[in-house]
Formats: sequence, C-alpha cells, structure tokens
Amino acid sequence: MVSAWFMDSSDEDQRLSHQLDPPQPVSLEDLANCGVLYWKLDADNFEKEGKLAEIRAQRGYTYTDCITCTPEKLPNYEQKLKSFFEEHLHSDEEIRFILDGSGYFDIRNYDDKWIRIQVEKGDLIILPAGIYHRFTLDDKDYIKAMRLFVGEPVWTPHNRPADDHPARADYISKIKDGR
Ligand code: KMT
Ligand code: NI
Repeated sequence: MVSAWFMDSSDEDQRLSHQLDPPQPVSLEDLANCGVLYWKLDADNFEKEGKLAEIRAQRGYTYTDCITCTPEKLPNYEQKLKSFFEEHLHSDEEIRFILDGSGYFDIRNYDDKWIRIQVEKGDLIILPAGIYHRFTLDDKDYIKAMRLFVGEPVWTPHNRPADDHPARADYISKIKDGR
C-alpha cells in the first residue's frame, strides 16, 4: 500500500523521509480528496495482469515511455533532478508507473501543506492537472518509471507561482466541489 505523510519543514537533504515527530500519516482517501489516484500493479507481469491496459483504455493513455533516473541513463541528470524538485504544475495529469526503485512525490494539499507520497515498484500514481507538486529520489538514488500520457506528451513544468494557469483554476474548482 502506498505510504504518505505530512512533511516536516526542515531544510535537510530532500532525499530523507522528512516525517513529522510523531508521524502524521495521510490516507488514500485524503489523497483522493486532493485528486491524486493510486493503484498497485504487478510491475513484473503487468501485461499478463491486464490492469494497466484497462486503466489505459479507460483514461485514454495512448502514449508511454520509460525514464530511468541514474547519472548514466538520464541526460542532464543533475539539472533534471533539480527541476523535478522545483514546485510546479502541469496543464495535464502526471502519470507514473514505477517499474523499479523508489522515490517521493510531494503534493500540496488544499491547505497548502506538503504531503510526501512514497512510491515504489508496482505503484501507479496519477497527479491531477493543476496540482502543485515536485519529485525527488530517496536515499537509494534510483527509480525507473513508465510515463503515460493522452496523445502527444507535454512535460512542461510551470513553476510556482502559476496561479493564473487555466489548469490551476480548473483544479481549484474541482477540489472545492469535492470537499
Ligand atoms: C517527473 O516528471 O517528476 C518525473 O518524471 C520524475 C521521475 S519518474 C518517477
Ligand atoms: Ni511534474
């Protein structure tokens, strides 16, 4: 099961867990209230399992590719990791299926608090368009993920402040309706 928690506010290494003391866990339901969707799939047998194909068909995810975060496999490694960790939003969903390794997606909830979501092999996570978020590797320094998209991918991050972006207004209105 995916694990998520409210973050402490220390400036220490982003790759540490940043749990509060005592920890303040966040449930899947809380994540769903922020518009974040999650499934656990079989990363070694996802083709046979069929769940990914089902989700792709339902949600129209026609595009896939694979990203591996290591200095050897990811061009401009340092620069990319830095930009992943800048708080930003996108005009579309961010969809990642973790094939190997682990890391943290941080999202802002409706009170603008950081929630850290730990992802590992088999996790499929969908961040809604317009949510402020960022990504970091953990202390194991390795993740391999499938990226999915509806049609031609647009990876452009809009760094905060991006409150005038149409996806932001759309996101805020959906979240308000759902509360
Ligand atoms: C992103 O956009 O933040 C990434 O693709 C991070 C690596 S995949 C878990
Ligand atoms: Ni992003």
